[in-house]
Amino acid sequence: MGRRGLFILFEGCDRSGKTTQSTRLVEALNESGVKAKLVKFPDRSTAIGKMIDGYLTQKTQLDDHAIHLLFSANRWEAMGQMRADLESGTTLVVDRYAFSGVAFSAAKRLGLKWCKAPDVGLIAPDHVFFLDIHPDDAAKRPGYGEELYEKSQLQLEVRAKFFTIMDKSWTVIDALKDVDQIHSQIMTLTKRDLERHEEDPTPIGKLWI
Ligand code: Z5A
Repeated sequence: MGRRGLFILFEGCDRSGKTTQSTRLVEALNESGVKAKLVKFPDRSTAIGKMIDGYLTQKTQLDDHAIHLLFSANRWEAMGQMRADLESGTTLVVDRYAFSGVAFSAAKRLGLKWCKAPDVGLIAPDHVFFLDIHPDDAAKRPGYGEELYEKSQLQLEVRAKFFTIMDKSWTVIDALKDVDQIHSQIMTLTKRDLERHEEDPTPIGKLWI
């Protein structure tokens, strides 16, 4: 059997460039012969995702605990396909994941331990790129302020929470740099990850176990 794919994750505050960079990375990997696929959370196309979308676009209201559990359920419903893709050798580039779930809910004052619990056992990322931007700079980018969480004070608290939950598998990237410069930094690190995985493959990990 061939090597499994890698799980590369992008996290960061709003407008930090996650979608821009994850899309660029998938394109570049596929062009260089590495089979790669983009996955985005929340996945607003499912029944659960539609409930999340209604909440974020402020059409519906939900208790903070309930929305947290919906974000987690939205990841769990994707696990079968993600595992199948990784096992078949496809590298997954993921735009937001459980760390966003914890950072946003903890910033809303839910306990860290409670926030992590529903995501324990999800597939763990191999490398996390944290696109770091101050909310004042993010607010200058197009589209800021359209959804529920896009408020500077909350984003500041979310950023602080991200820094408390990151570990050595994370790389903090200065998201104020030029798009091409960031892409080339990420591509270099991803190629290094792929080479290491080729020489010394590791099994798919489980989150927070
Ligand atoms: N959320 C949660 O609470 N719990 C969870 O478990 C999960 C999520 C998974 C929606 O997420 C909300 O859900 C989010 C967290 C919460 N709330 N907030 N905030 P989402 O991922 O669907 O939406 P988003 O966070 O708002 O992402 P975004 O708007 O897609 O932003 P982005 O992907 O980080 O940025 P972008 O689209 O790539 O770029 C934004 C703009 O900046 C765009 O015009 C780009 O052209 C520009 N850009 C990008 N990079 C640069 C650089 N380097 N320089 C200059 N301009 C740039």
